[in-house]
Amino acid sequence: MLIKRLAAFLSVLSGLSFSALAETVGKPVEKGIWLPEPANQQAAEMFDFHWLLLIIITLITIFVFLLLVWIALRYNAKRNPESATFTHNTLLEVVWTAVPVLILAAIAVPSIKLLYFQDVVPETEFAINVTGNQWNWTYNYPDHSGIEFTSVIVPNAAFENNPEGSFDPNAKAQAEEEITDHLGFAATLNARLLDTNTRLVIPVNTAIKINLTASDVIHSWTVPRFGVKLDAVPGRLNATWVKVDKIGVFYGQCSELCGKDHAYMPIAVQVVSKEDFAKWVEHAKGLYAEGPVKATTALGR
Ligand SMILES: [Cu+2]
Repeated sequence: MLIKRLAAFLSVLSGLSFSALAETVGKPVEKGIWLPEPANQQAAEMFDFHWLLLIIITLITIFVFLLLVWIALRYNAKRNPESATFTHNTLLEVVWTAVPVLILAAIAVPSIKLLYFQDVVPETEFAINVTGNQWNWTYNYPDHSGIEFTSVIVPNAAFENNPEGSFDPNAKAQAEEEITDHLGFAATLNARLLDTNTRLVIPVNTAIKINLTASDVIHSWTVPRFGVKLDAVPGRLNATWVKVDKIGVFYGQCSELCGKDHAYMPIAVQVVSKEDFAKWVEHAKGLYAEGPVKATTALGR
């Protein structure tokens, strides 16, 4: 509880609180420090664990630092001209062996619990197949008529804050129209280098299994606010799960060094209400009845 309060306080300080916004936009904040606000239990538990470790390591560092200062002042040659003659102190040796073991045990228990919580896929309502390609993501809904589309980064020209100064209002309008067409409701661009032409759409408060693989090299599907980061490996199937508590749009990126455009394969996830998701499925069935048409990769996926 204390850890949660401290984390909330620090995230407010660093301007990372999004509660003021009508819809959660899970994107990084300029000059933001600390961890982003979690959007589900997985991320919340990970962040709590992070704070627990940070507090423990800070206390240890302060303790060792003070110990060194005290020894340097109290036992220097000037203040302590005559050295002690003893070589052992059994009690001290027991303490400096036992205390670190206890600290490690205190860390290991919540760590292993969290590892299993994230790793073991619970009962989920449906699955989504995610394929990493050079350099975009293909999403497939096997439980929803095999809806399939590929998410490609929105070019820099669509953003006013792009460093090349090549902002083109038409590119922005076109990108927003494309996302709006895909979603079936009005959408705006939120973040340069993070927005994609289509978004993964998932319902809120629903456990979803994510099957991950790749068509060429190793990628990693990572959305920090969902507490999810898992490698997409060619020829192998990895599985994880998400259950998101908040409606909004959340961003992530490939976090495996997969090649020259590694930095340009972002992940945009639109979390909607269950009713809106049912509506979107109908909308998407119409859009993607012919299979993936929005984009293909060099490999023809
Ligand atoms: Cu990648």
